[in-house]
Amino acid sequence: MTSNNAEFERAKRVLVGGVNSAVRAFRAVGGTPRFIARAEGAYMWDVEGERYVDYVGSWGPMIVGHNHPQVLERVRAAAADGLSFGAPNVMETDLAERICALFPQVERVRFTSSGTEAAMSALRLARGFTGRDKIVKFEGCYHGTADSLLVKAGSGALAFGTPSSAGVPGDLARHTLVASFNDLASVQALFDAHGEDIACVMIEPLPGNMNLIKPAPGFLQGLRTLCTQHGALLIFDEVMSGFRVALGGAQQVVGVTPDLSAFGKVIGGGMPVGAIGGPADVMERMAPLGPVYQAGTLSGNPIAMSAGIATLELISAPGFFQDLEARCARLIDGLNRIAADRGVAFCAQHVGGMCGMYFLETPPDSYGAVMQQDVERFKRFFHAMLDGGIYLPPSPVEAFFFSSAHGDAEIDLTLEQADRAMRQAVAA
Ligand code: KE4
Repeated sequence: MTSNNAEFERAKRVLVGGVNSAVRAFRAVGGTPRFIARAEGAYMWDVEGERYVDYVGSWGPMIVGHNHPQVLERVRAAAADGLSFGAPNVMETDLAERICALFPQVERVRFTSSGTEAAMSALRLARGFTGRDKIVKFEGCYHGTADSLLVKAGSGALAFGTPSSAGVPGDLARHTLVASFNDLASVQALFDAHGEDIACVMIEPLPGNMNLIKPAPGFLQGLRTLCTQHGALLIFDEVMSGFRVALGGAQQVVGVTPDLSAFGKVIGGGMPVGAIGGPADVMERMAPLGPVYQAGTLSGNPIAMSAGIATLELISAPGFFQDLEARCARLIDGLNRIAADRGVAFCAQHVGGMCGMYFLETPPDSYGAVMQQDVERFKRFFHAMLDGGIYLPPSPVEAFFFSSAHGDAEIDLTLEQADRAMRQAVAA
């Protein structure tokens, strides 16, 4: 039998850092990444046969758990008809109809193969639609790896201390204006200085890439008002929050409607998918109808569409999100009770199946607050949980994810391990 260490050393000889996505390399927590051999329901097994209750869920997509029978069956059936055609397929229309039915302002959809492509294409569309170059993003928010968006970004960029990536030309980065999440005055100031040059404001309405942060009352509505006043497009990046915090995403939870939305993760059910959605008059500025070019060899791939359709069918079942919310609340309440009983400065919170935990007294409401976390305690907690068979995101600035496959047994096991891990986290 092989080992995670052996597989990591082997991988590093041919893959940069031994991984194909930076955040998987455990650089923020140290130690050896687990090489996953298989997954089922709420569980994953590594190459050493160790079992983990999984709270990464492939970073969000696995909201019905790994290898759900109905998803697997649809994928197998689609694969039997062919893997990719590079031509229209009715499943693309089927999934797009389902998204349009859930988001009233979404009249047209364009699928991509990743959330990065979705956010990048939405950005280009906003610039093409308005004829303006500048964009506003928020420190700590992450929208994938398009150049204009790797400025003060979140996720791995933040965790590894490179929130503004090397390799992005200054001539491009200068068009990216950065504001502070939950600080409407910081956005107002940018509009005061650059108002008519701003093409869009892009935001994670419920950030998960500087850990989970909840928008302050009125903040997102304030963005809506500013964008409307200045003719800029409001873009909600719901790649992570969409279909995860509610069937209608964060925009359903907060009651604010953007001009464009970026989606991904859940609507791919684990297969590579991203999507842009919005009103026809904006979306139809994209090729082949308009001058904003956009394309992708595997966009709308039939296997990915089938996994997304099956997942959407499952999460659209009556009571799915109420049940998910209630069971996730039991986990979160349990974690907070353990910290309170032990007198540890730790708290956790969730929205639907999207969760955050922090070695802080109270949930952070800003990038600055998140950065006050006791990272060393998180690292010790992470590894104690991993050793106990609980797989959390390997970073203190990532959200974690709960699925409908996490039942009472998984919650009880997690809380049992958390009580032990909390002691170890603070003992050092
Ligand atoms: P992808 O290109 O990784 O499919 O999506 C980029 C993206 C865009 N927008 C939001 C809000 C996102 O959360 C993401 C990707 N999320 C990270 C998790 N922090 C993916 C994990 C990874 O980078 O490996």
